[in-house]
Amino acid sequence: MIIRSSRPEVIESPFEELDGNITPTERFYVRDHFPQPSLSLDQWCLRVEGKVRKTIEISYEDLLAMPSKTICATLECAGNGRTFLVPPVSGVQWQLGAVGNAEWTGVPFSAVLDRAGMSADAREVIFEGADRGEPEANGKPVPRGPIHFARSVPVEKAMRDVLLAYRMNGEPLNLAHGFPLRVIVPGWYAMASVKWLNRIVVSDKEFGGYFQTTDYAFWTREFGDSVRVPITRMQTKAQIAKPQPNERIPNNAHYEIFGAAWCGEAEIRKVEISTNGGTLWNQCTLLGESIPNSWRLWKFAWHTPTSPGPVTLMARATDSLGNSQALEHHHDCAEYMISFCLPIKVEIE
Ligand SMILES: Nc1nc2c(c(=O)[nH]1)N[C@H]1C(S)=C(S)[C@@H](COP(=O)(O)O)O[C@H]1N2
Ligand SMILES: [Mo]
Repeated sequence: MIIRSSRPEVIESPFEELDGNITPTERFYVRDHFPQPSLSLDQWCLRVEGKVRKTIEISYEDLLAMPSKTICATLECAGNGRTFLVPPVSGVQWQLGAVGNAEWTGVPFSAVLDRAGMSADAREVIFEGADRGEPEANGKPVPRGPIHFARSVPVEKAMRDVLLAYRMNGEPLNLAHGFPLRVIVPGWYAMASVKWLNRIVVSDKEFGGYFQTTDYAFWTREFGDSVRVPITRMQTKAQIAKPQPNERIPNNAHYEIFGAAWCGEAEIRKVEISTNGGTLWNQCTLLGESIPNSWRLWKFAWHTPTSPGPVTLMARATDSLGNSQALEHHHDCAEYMISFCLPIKVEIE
C-alpha cells in the first residue's frame, strides 16, 4: 500500500496487484479528510431527523436485527488518476489505486426511513459522519470552525439504491472504512459513501455543505452563467492493471493485458485497447458476468512489437448508455472525474 498521508489517513492500493473481482479489505484504498473518530458501540446510535414524521434513534443492535442485504459495489475516489493530468493539479496525487470493489452488507436506507416516515416535502437526504475538523485550504475558501464530513443524495436515489453497511467482505466494517456504519451509494463517486455515519437529515432543500458544493463539485455553464454542480455518478472508465506504467516487456512475445472497467448507473458493454495512441482499437474479452454497480474485469491477448522501444497503451470502455471515454480530460472537471483514456507507457526490450 502507498501511504499518501497518515493523519488524516490517505492510502492508495497498488492497482497492478488486481487479481480478482473483490478487493481484499486490507488492499482497499482509504481516503479520510479528518482524523478517524473512535466510536464505542454502546454509545453510538444512528439519528434520523428533519423532514420525517418522527425523529428516531437506532442502535447498532436494532440495525443488526433488521433484514439485511448484501451487494457488490465499486468505490472510486473522484480524484483517482490525478497524476495523469498535465499540467499537474493540487490535491492527493493518486495514481491508479483509489478504486476498489467490495461486498457490502447492511440495511437498505429505505427500511430505516420507513421507520421514521418521510414527509411529503422531502427532497434530499443528508448523510453525516462523526468525523470532524477544518477542511484543508488549498487556496479554497474554508468555513470558520470545524465541520463534519457530510454529503447528500436525492431522496429517490437514496430510497432506491442506498445501503447502510455494517459489513465489508463478510467482516464487520473496520475503523478505516467507517466502523460501525457507512453509506454505500452504488454508482456514484465514493465521496457520497459517508463513513462513520451517525446522523441522517432529510431535507426539503438542496444541500449546500462544504463537501457538496465547494469540494467535490465542478463548474458548469447554465444560461451563460457559471454554476457549481456536486459530483455524483461515476464516469465510464477502464484501467489497465497489467502491465503497470514503465514495465519492461519482451519483444515479439505473448503478453496478457489485464484490467477492470466500471461506470455509474449503467453496465459495461465493451472495452478496447489501443497500442498506437488511439488510432486503432482492439476489442478485449470481458470476464465473468455483469454485476450492477460493480467493476468488470477484462483481458486482451497482446502480441508485442518485434522491435524494442517505447509503446503507449490505452484502454477505452463503453457502457450500456453509449457513454465512452474521451482521449483528453474534460476541462470543466478540473481536478476530478479523471476518466479520459489514461496513457500507460511501457518499454519493449
Ligand atoms: N465520514 C467520512 N466519509 C467519507 C470520507 C471522509 O473523509 N469522512 N471520505 C470520502 C471519500 S472522498 C472517499 S473516496 C471514500 C473512501 O472510502 P474508503 O476510505 O473506505 O475507501 O469515503 C468517503 N466517505
Ligand atoms: Mo474521494
